[in-house]
Amino acid sequence: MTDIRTLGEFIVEKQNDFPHASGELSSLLGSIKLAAKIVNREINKAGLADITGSVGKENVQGEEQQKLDLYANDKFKAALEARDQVCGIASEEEDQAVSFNRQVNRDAKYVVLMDPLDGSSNIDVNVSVGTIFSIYRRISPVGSPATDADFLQPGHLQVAAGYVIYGSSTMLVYTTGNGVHGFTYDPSLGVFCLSHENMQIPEDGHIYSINEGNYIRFPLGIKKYLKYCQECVPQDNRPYTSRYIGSLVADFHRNLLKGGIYLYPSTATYPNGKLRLLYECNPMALLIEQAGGRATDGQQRILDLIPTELHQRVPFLVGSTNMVNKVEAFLHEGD
Ligand code: AHM
Ligand code: MG
Repeated sequence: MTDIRTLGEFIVEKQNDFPHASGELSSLLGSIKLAAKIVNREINKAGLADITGSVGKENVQGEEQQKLDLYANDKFKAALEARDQVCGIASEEEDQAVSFNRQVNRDAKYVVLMDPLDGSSNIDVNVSVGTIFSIYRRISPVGSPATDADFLQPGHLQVAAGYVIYGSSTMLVYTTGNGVHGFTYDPSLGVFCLSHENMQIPEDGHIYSINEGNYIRFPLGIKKYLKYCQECVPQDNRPYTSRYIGSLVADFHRNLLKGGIYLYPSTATYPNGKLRLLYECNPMALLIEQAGGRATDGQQRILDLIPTELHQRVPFLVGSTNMVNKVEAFLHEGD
């Protein structure tokens, strides 16, 4: 029993490494942990209760909202508002950023951006989904409402980021810029237990994850890279293995553990790629860099991009360093 370390204990332990830390970030992570447990409980019974399927409405990005998208959004939003550490949130499911009204929230230092239920179109068929979160220190004055500028900060200024994967087991993986740590949920105890300390992605991998149905409209460099992945060069471990779940969190998590690359380049439907910079790409980019990998839009480091819009999309290539380097070389060749 003595070697079990819960997420709560671990966060406090890490906080003690910073003598002037006030505990606010720890408390904020605590509210994410709580909302994750509530959402996890609901997802686990998704086939039983009337909670699957669409609500018959689209979000501001023209995507069909699922009942569980809205449920997860409400739970994370409520948990973040209740703890007094967050002055506002932005979410895939909210048209605009939300500034919390209570004065205690206006006095708070942090904003949170999130995709409350990523890959939610997979819920009805019992495939893994996730929650992605990104935390910044606000730049507007403490005491006032959160402003758009608080949310449009480049990814390298994130103070913490992470995801929850609701998979064959539920895990919470996060970084505060000091390594990446993973915790597995024990439902009988109701706690997340440290299971993966200091996660590092292998420098090389042999898994590539992409929706190849969009092949015809991929940039030339991406097409060449896919051909490279499929060539038979046994001394180089090629052909690589193709694995695509269609849930970013699940594809990312597998590649983080095993080595690999996830690609969502521009396509006919999504000329700028599908994934959103602020609450999908930036948090995953911080995690991957902390784990020793790379994330780029093909031209620039994701974490250096200057956001212009809340729901902005960018091409996203993320994973093992050598694999990202390789696809980038093909993209530059095609210029
Ligand atoms: P979502 O946030 O609306 O669920 O969309 C993001 C998801 C990612 O999880 C996943 O990798 C991708 O969309 C799948 O897209 P596609 O079905 O076009 O391959
Ligand atoms: Mg998403």
